[in-house]
Amino acid sequence: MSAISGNGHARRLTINEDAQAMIDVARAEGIETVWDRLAAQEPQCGYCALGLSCRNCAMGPCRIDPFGEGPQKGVCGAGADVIVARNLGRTIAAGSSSHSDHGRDILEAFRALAHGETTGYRIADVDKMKRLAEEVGVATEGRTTEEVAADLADVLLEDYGTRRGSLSFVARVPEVRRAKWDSVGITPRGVDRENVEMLHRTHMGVDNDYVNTLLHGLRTGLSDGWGGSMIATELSDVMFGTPTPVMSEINLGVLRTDQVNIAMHGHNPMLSDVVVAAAQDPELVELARSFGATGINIVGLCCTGNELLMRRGVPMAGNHLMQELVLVTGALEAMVVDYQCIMPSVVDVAKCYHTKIISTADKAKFTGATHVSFDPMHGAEIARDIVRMAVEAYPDRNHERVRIPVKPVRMMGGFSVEAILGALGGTPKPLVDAIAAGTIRGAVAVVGCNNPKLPQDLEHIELTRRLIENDILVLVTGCAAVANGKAGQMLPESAAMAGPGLRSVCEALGIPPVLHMGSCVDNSRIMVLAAALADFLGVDIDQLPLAGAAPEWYSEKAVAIGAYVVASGVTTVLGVQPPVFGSPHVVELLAGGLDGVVGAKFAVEPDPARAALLIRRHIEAKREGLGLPFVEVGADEAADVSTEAPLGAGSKA
Ligand code: SF4
Ligand code: MSK
Repeated sequence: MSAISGNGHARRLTINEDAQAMIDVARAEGIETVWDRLAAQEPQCGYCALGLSCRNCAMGPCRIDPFGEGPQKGVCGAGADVIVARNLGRTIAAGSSSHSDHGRDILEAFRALAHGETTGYRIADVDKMKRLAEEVGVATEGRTTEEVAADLADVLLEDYGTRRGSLSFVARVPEVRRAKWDSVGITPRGVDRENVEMLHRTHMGVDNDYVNTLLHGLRTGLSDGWGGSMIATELSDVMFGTPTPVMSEINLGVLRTDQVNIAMHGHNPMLSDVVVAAAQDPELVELARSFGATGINIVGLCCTGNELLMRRGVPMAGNHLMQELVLVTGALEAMVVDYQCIMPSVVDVAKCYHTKIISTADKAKFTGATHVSFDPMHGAEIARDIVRMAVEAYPDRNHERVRIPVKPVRMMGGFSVEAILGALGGTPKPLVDAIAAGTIRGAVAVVGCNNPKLPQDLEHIELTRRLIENDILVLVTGCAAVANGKAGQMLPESAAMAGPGLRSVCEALGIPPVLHMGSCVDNSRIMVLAAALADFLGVDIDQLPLAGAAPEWYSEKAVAIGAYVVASGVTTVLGVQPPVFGSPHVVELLAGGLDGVVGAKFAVEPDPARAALLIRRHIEAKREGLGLPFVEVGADEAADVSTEAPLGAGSKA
């Protein structure tokens, strides 16, 4: 039974009407959700929340008393600084490894494709593949596509090891930044190397200097951002197509009462892309019809949904905190999962309905789910088997329990770097000119997850709205993108929500003021765009009027992203406090000292209005540094900010 009670409780948990309706249904039917489990966990461990607990060895577990009355050292002698830094380092390594292993899976499939060993895949963007090959030194003249692809795959596979001095895509980084990285010893070498080295350093008795550990944390993050994630993004574009602007629909309203509904959840487009193709197989569509359905409806969830939306316009059911609620609609025949951000609880919720949970990655099994081992060598056949299983579940649907609470909202996605530059006429110059003139003040990447500790999507929406109202272009990925889509902020006509400068640019180009750049690995696209702008201007990335924000982050991957974004020179504001506050020294380094090392730092600001203010001040300071017209973002505005009116339409931060 639900642990949360009281009238209107759903409205305190999420700003979205579809989620509120489904939370109420779950509560009425005694179905436990993420919010119930969070309530049951409270109060959560204070030592862990501060980063002050360690279980890295069997002399422990140990904890440090933050009030100075209890133990100040672990059994080995590690104090607060070392323990907090080690914990953060391991978190970065876990996040970086997750993205990078995803990248390796794509890369191995790409290599198999190049050797003619897969079914259901093709090289969709041959031009991009050739550009990448030339970029990393693979000859393309007079060679077949497959020969070039095979060599490109081998070069990128080497990026996972240590055979060259630095990763291939580090060459994309402005020279001045690379020199900075070299001078502090954080240029990323092999992807695996940095992650393994972080695990080594954080073993008992290895790296016992918190500054040294955290610098390697930046390097580990960089191996993700300019390595594993970038490889995932680039090769996904090659295999599935480089996104171009596309219209789609979003929220639980994308489910169909009259069709077989299949939700694709996770991160890797390798599976979801072939499932989309299989859903159009005439034989399977006919099978669905024979059961009384009018067709097969594929919808996305989280980042695999973003991959499908960006390239195919596949409708999106929701972000992280919707994964249980989409099951509560009673309208899903199958939730097909690959890996990352998939709550084990979906198996339990699905048991209340006819829905099949189909796991597909051998490295990500779910007890109680149906496992279909996915192998790209037989991608097309396996995808058809999966779709067939979903179709065959349709007769078991209880139509009286189907509740689809809202109509879908329209949205536009598909803003790869190539698409953005294409819209600008093939060069960053119009964007640079607009920034220089002050028509656009700067750009902010608003990225990351949902976290049940915050009202779902409130921070994403409120922060983004305050930024675009003040002529700041917002780039979104992951669950932040889904939040903005649901709120109707990603339509060309939502340019009307922007300040006059940004509005005029968006209207001229026919684009929204909030640009969907993809899934969480696709934050690499934002790095590429930042590097292109810096190169165009002949400056370092940290001089640009840019910022990052992760208002509702929860995952280790988000910490890795934060590490590489800051190490790349982009100051980042977090909406959820990371577990580092047990060490004032670590906090001082992350929120202050790093600025002197990489020209960027972290801030934590849970109030989106204050976060917007902080970011605007930062952007205006960067403008001043570049000699561009700037405005003082006054202290008087601080008194004006409030989150009392959650969505604050029309209010200025
Ligand atoms: Fe305790 Fe040190 Fe072992 Fe950590 S590494 S559990 S602080 S003894
Ligand atoms: S899915 S990492 S909750 S963005 Fe990429 Fe969303 Fe965060 Fe997962």
